[in-house]
Amino acid sequence: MSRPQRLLRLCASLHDQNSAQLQVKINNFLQEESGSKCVFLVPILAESEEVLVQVIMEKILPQEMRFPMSTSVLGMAITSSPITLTDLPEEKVSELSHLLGFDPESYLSVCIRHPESQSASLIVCLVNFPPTSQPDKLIDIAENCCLTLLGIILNTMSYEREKRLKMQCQSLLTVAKNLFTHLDNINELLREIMMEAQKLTNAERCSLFLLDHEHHQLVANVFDGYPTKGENEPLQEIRIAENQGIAGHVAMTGELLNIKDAYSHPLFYKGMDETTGFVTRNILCIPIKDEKRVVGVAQLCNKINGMQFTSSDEEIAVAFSIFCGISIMHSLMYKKVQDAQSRSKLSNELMMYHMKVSADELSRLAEAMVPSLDENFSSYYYVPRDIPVDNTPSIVLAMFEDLGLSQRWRIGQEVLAKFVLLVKRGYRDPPYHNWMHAFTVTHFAFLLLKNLKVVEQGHISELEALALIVSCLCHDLDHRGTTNSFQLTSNSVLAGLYSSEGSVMERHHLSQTMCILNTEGCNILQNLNEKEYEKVLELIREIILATDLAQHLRIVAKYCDLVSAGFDKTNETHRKLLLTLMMTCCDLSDQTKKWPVTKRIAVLVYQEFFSQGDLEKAMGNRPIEMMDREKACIPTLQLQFLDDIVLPTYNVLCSLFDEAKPLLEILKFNCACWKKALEIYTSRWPQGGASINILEDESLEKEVMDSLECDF
Ligand code: 7OP
Ligand code: ZN
Repeated sequence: MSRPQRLLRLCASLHDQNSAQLQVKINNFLQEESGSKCVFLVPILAESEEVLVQVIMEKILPQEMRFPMSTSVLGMAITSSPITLTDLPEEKVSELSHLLGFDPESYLSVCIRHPESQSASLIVCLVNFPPTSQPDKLIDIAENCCLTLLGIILNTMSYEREKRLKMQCQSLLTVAKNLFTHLDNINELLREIMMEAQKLTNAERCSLFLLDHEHHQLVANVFDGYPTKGENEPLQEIRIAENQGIAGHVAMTGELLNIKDAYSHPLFYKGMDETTGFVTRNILCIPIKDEKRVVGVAQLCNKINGMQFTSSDEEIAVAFSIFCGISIMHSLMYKKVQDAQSRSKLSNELMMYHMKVSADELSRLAEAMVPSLDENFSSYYYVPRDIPVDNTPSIVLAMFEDLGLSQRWRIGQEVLAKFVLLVKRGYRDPPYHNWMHAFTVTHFAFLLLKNLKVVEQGHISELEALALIVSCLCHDLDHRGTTNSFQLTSNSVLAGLYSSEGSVMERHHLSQTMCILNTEGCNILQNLNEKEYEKVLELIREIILATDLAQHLRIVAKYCDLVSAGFDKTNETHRKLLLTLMMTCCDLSDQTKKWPVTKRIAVLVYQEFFSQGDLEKAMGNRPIEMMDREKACIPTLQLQFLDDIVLPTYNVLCSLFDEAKPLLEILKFNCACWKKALEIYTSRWPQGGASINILEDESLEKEVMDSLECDF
């Protein structure tokens, strides 16, 4: 059989998908052809400028060896091929002997170049061939055979590499999944990181340090994947200076260290091995970074089944450390958020504690007889603002009683008393949005329930009536006398919490409502069954959020549809619309009181508006005209407010309920009063100014009243 035939037969046998086994077959072939005692192939890794030895003759090395292309004895063939023993200086000969494990008698090394790119791809080494063999023949065998086989060798190697990369990718994805499921517990996360790192690189041991930037220390809480202490004991930390030893060096430089022989490394600290009895052979130490700096160091010790950590270990460790950096950062952030939440809960508890109503005040309200209500109390003309503020809590109790809410929903007097007092306390004292506002709004809901008989006629359910009353009491809790848009422009804490959802203040009022209901002994809804409870909270939420007038303007169109379609008692949407309509009417109900009262309340509203305007000016912003005490013309603004918002709202109510008609009469009368006031005002002060004063000007008041006939 000729050599080409033998070569062809070899090619047919090279179906291995494993480059080491492939090399064994080729080495055997070359041995036969050249008569050499020892043959080995050295693939050239251009990217890392290394040469690779995996197999010598028939022996597959337990750990592949890499040598630098430029300085090693094997690499010499790349620059001048062929190389023989006589070309080698003495130290290169001993390097070769060391590699082979014996002193070579003859040596020939030939470089094979890629036929197209001409890049050096493979070195063929023949050792100890017969002294009689002709060098040219040997070179010819090596070159021709290996050039034929080059494609197969390179493809097999790249197939192996792809397979390895695919496995690495898969295991990294698994790691990523595991890491992101442990964000809530940093120690669990670190343990997971170390176990995975150990698995990925086949290391005997792994330790992990986090950098404490403040103290310039490296901190380890966990060793070998186990917490350093038992379950419930506080974790024992191990701290070392941030620049100490191998880990310290990596932390400082941010660069990976792959130490093949720990004991010969100047940074290695033998003390630890001496105390633990563990023998460190080699170390792979990798930095873990977030986007800016090193946050930790992972240290892997002793490659299992191998001499040292390979460059593919390094590669995978780097990729892995990126995941670690991200998840450690997320975990720390998560912890911070949780801490902030706990602090906020704590301060809320503290606040609730100090908001606690005095035992004295509570027992007086809880144990006293609930007063009976005035006979005028249910009249539209009643002015709840005239009730002394100290009497208001017991009047609220009386309203619950009168409406049958206490009985229907089994609300005990003690719980109700505590709830009402806490709600009252929950209001601040701005001129308008204070407890008296909440109280009068609630009173108007009482008026509507009584006079429109909406529950009796089935327009709304008893549960919905309860939701309305509770919402009225709570709808402006903790109002600060400033608007939603002020929260946004002043970048308030509330805006930070709620600006993305809109209706910033209303969301806060709702949140305060929930806080009070969740306070020990205050839950007036506690005796509702689960379904009712859920339902009533949903209703309260909708009603309170609907008190944002910006929302109201959006809903007005739907109210008109409601009127034209006719109210359908069985329609859930209709009933909800009616509830929010009633709520808005309650909120604006000051406008339906007789002229002197409505004027008195306008003073409060504008005091509040102008204070905000002053604040805005102090902040360097320009307030809207309505909030600017220099620019606002109150009669004009009130007429606009009545025309644009109040009258349309009450018009809808009156279209649905004839019994509400008297309200419209008062509103129209008040409009006339404001028109008259505006006339007199502009004739007396043509240049404008004095916005609040005119509401308190008695002569102007007399002139208004004299010019209009008032029936009420
Ligand atoms: N009377 C009032 C309010 C003037 C009972 C509020 C507004 C919107 C458009 C004016 C306007 C004001 C608003 C209630 C009552 C209370 C209405 C929400 C306001 N007379 N305002 N006013 N309102 O935003 F043209 F500030 F809470
Ligand atoms: Zn309100």
